[in-house]
Amino acid sequence: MSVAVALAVGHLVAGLVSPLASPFLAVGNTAIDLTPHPVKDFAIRTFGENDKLVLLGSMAVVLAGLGVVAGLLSRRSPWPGTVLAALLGLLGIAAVLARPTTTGWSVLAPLASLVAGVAAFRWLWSQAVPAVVPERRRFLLTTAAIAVGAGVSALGGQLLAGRVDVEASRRAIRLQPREKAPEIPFDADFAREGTPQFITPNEKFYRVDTALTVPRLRAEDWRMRVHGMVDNELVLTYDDLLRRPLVEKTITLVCVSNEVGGPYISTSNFIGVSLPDLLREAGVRPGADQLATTSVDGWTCGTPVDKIMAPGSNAMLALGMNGEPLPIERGFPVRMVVPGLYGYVSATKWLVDAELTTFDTFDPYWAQRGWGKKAPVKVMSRVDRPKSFERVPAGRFVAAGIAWAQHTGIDRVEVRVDGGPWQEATLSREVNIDTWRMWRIELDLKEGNHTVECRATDRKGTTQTSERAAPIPDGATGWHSMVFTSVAG
Ligand SMILES: Nc1nc2c(c(=O)[nH]1)N[C@H]1C(S)=C(S)[C@@H](COP(=O)(O)O)O[C@H]1N2
Ligand SMILES: [Mo]
Repeated sequence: MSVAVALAVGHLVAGLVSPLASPFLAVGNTAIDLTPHPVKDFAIRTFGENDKLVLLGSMAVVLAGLGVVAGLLSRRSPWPGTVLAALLGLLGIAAVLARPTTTGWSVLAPLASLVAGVAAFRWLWSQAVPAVVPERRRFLLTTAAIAVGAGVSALGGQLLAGRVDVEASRRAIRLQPREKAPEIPFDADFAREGTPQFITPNEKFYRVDTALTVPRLRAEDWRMRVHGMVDNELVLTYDDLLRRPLVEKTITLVCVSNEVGGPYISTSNFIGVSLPDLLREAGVRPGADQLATTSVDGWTCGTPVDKIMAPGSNAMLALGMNGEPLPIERGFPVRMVVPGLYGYVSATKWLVDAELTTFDTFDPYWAQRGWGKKAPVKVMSRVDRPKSFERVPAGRFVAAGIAWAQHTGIDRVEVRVDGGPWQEATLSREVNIDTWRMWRIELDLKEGNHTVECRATDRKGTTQTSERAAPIPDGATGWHSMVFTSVAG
């Protein structure tokens, strides 16, 4: 019970001072950061987008268990429970202090949590289950009142955290690109034959980030500093960005943590401002080879400056996707996009800081955890039809899938069945070299079990290697294959 009071009061005070200072969420976020990547991968794979709910749920169960243990240990003396409550409180304070977002008053939240937890425990203990019946009733009533109070403060904390009206800020924005992306031709995908639609609807776009609660930042409050190895430091507001020429570009984003054949790839019409133009205004000093960017929740990213500044890089600060302002979980109000690099080295969401630095002096979030510092997208392809172990009619069958090598372009996709000769697949119409490309091929299949494989070649003539490599450190390699069965139809 006192554990619940502690958490609830902490969450309430956090709602008042800073939502990110909630001790419960801080411990959760720290747990995410400390989780080894394979476990994180497992969590994403197993629980999908529910991974964060599962984490918070398990934390609640562990805490409730500790509460019961404290109660059992404290039958004779209040000290074991008091010590445990205080330790939990200190853990909360440590977690909040360790978060990169912690500022000034934030520490009030876990502190209030500690005091409330210890006080509630001492009071409950001093009242514990008196033998006399009328007193017993009073004890139960007060305990119930404390439980309700805890519930109300937890809810209050949640509501206060939500008081920043990000949705209204987002709804008020109209983005009018000066230069629209060319219309997507009807033959840019083979969706009827099993490939994804060329443009991914916003709500279907894959999502990968470390944010336990989606940062809520209003466009009106947004500021970004461009500093470090520059001639003129800049501080930009959202209106500053709106005054610049807005462009719209069709770009495919992909995550490095995909296994061969993985799902984390999507395409959007991104609306934004040119990042190279902005950096030229700031004046990048010689030697600055890394752009270190930080999101409002403290996640960091490092991008090669030469990739951003290369002519035609299409690197941008994106404000919108598919005609609307960025959805909140996509990094509203501003995120970065650099075609040709995996998301973890290029696509900072909820972007608030950009520092020109060097690869030698700064390691961003994933580099600190063993991932590559420079991660250009590797040429890759995937079979989307047939599905794994699908039963399809024998005879004529159309297999289909996708291929990508952003910022280089796809030249060719080949397919083979049961280890036979490679046959060239038909490619969809190219939209631009920054996007995925779909393939299809007509096969003639005998009854029985089959394996179909594909491999892509990019415009530089690099063919996908058959050698299997894990996603860590800089992207999986290998050919995607699919086992299926042709049956008499
Ligand atoms: N703030 C922040 N930005 C982030 C991340 C993150 O964890 N936090 N993850 C990156 C990774 S690993 C990828 S693949 C892309 C995914 O962007 P999406 O969720 O919009 O698809 O965002 C990148 N930007
Ligand atoms: Mo990623």
